This record gives sequence, structure tokens and C-alpha cells, in this order.
Amino acid sequence: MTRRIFHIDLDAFFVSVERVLNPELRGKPVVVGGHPEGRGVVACASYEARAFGLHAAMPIATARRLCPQAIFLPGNFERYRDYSEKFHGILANVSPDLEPCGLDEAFLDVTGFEPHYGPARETALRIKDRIRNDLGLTASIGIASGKTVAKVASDLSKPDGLIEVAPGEEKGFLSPLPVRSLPGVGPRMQQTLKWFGITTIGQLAEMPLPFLKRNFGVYGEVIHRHANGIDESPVEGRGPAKSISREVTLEEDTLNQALLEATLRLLTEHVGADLREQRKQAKCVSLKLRYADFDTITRSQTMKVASEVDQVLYEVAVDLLRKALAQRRQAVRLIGVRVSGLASEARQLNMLDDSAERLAYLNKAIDRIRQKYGFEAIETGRTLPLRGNPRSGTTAMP
Ligand code: TTP
Ligand code: MG
Repeated sequence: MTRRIFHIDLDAFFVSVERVLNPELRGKPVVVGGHPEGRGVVACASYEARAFGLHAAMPIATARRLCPQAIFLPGNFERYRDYSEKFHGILANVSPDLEPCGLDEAFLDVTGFEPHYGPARETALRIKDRIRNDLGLTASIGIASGKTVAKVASDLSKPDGLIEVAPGEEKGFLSPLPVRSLPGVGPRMQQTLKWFGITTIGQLAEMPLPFLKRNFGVYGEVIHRHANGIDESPVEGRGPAKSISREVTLEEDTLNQALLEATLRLLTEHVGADLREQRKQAKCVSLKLRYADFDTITRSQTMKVASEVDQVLYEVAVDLLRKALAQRRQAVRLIGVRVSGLASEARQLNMLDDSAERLAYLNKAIDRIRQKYGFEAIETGRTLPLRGNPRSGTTAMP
């Protein structure tokens, strides 16, 4: 049976919540984010503000220059989280096959619903009505046979839109769109593709698989399938994950400590992003190394306090790595990191209170940008030795 997957994304989420609470903000250019004195970046710009070129992640100072008449608000994360939970609650009522991603987005699998609930399009319209009536917000929905096309469709339909891509039309739908519309194609990949003369998803879909693998590593294969409208990945509920891990086989066996540390840092950032996505903290960090002779070791450390902060998890992981390298001087073939002992996040996210809060907030801001522009959109200083190195692609451990 052809799957019917929804991608649902609220429009200008933070600003829309502010407008529910203060209707005078409607129809005006509004920006949430940064500090009143002009530091920081835009978290959310209303569509009226976007008409002046404002967008998420733009420095507030630039936003003020481009649109001085905009209303700038500091934002209230607790309030947004509250609306986010209600939003996910509405969707959970429709189908248990719900995969929330971020605060204002989710995938929903409604395959097989038609005989009972009518066409998928009508179910989507009912969801939009419910979100409007209960929360006062507008949502955009994409419907397709897989997650990637559904997401592209919802993005394209914004704001307050609905696009359904009929089964068999996935490839044709994607074909004329620019490569950056494909989730995971960040600015750097876009630039590389442009250099090869590839600007549309249709052109990308026609590129031979070995070419994409050579240039983008393991990720080239994923991009190839997605560009061709193929995405069979299931809609995965949060589930009670027991551990989260990432590992990568290096292109060449190596003893280069700087490279191993940078790789570990990137893997840890992926794991940290997953933890925060699931609103979990981990008590235990494990390092996995496979040597050139395929001998594999794991080393673990339990922390005094559970954490979801990249920097904290990395300090533990890199300590384990340094000890392991000091004990055995043999080239490494595979490196991985796993966190376990997961518990629900205890700490409330207060904006910018002290340094721990600041790090936690910074991590969440980075997650948002990466979700929007691809993981490669942001490089933290410690992963810089990996620059331009395709071995930075990571795979989830089974
Ligand atoms: P998005 O869904 O990416 O953006 P949006 O809802 O503001 O606008 P639209 O979907 O209509 O294009 O992000 C959801 C919220 O996440 C957004 O309102 C604010 C927050 N966010 C940040 O804090 N920083 C960021 O860099 C991004 C992209 C989003
Ligand atoms: Mg949104």
C-alpha cells in the first residue's frame, strides 16, 4: 500500500504565539529573538518582516537596519514549549505514528486511514482547522508517500498551505525545485553542486551514484535517493530509547589525534542533538574504537550529573579517547560514541541565566539552524580539522 505521510509545520511559530497573546501584533513586521540592546540573532521573523529580507539566524543589528519599523520581542521559551506540547497533542490524537521534530514540526503516518476518515487531504484540512481553533495558529501541511517529499511540499506551501503530491509524482514534483529545497542540502553542498553545474533537484537526481558518493561520502547515497523522490524511512515515534550513538568508519586507518578528536567532537554533537530532540539527558558516555586489525574496544565513564550539553559529553568522551590512545598505539579504523542511562531532561530552559543555561540554549539554537540548513551549516571550532573531509559523514549505530 502506498504510504500517506504528512509533514506539518507551524507558520512563523514564535511570532504567531506572540500574536495570539497580543493581537495588535497582527499584520505587522515582528521579530522574536536577541537582546533589546541589539545583540544576538533573529529566532523568528513574521512574514511581513521577511518581505524586508529578514530571516532566522540574521544578526539583530542587521535586522534593525533592514526593517527599523519592526517590533522586536525578547521571546518566552516556556510559552512556546507549552504551545508546542499542545500542537503535538492534537497530532497524537489523529495517529499514534507521530514523529515530532523540533518544537513546531512533526511527521504523521496516516496510511490506511481513507476508508474510515476520508481522503488524506480532508484529514489534513481537519488538522489545520483544529490547530486554528484550539491554538489560534496556522500550520502548513505536505502530503506524500515519504517524509522527504512531504517536508518539501509543506515548505513550498507556506504559509497556511496544503500540498498533496500524488503517488508516482514525487520525482516530477521535486525536479524543477532548487537543490537547497531538499532537506539536508546546506549552503556548502549547494555551492559544490553549483560548481558541477547542478542547480535543480532534477539535475541532482540524474547524477550517477558513484559521483555523489565520491563527493559527499555516505551522505551522497541518501541524497541520490531523496532527489529521486524515494524515502522509505519510517515515521518513528520517540519511543523509550535506551541509548543514542553515532559511529563512523574512517576513510583511512589513522593515529592522527587531532583528526580523531575532531571526529569524536562531531559525533558527540550529533548525539547531543538527538538527546535534546528527545528532551533527554545522559548519565553515561561510552567510546568505541576499532583498530586496524579489527580488534574493537569500548570504554565508559559515568558522570556525576546527567547532561545533554555537547561540550560536557565531549569532555568525557575525549578523555576516554586520550587514555585509550595512550594505552595502545595502533591506527584506528572506526570511532564511535554512545550515551546511555537516559532520563528526561530535569532542568527548565530559562533563557540565558547562567553559563550552563547559556550553553544549553546555545545548543538548542544550533539544533534549530541545523534542522533548517543542514548539519554542516554550523561548524564548531573543534570540528574544524575535518573541514572539506568527507569522512565527517556519520552513520547511526545499529
Ligand atoms: P521554523 O519552523 O524553521 O520557522 P518558523 O516557524 O518561524 O517559520 P516557517 O516555518 O513559517 O518558515 O522554526 C520554528 C521556530 O524555531 C521559530 O519560530 C523560532 C525557532 N528557531 C530559532 O530559534 N532559531 C532558528 O534559527 C530557527 C530556524 C528557528
Ligand atoms: Mg515553522
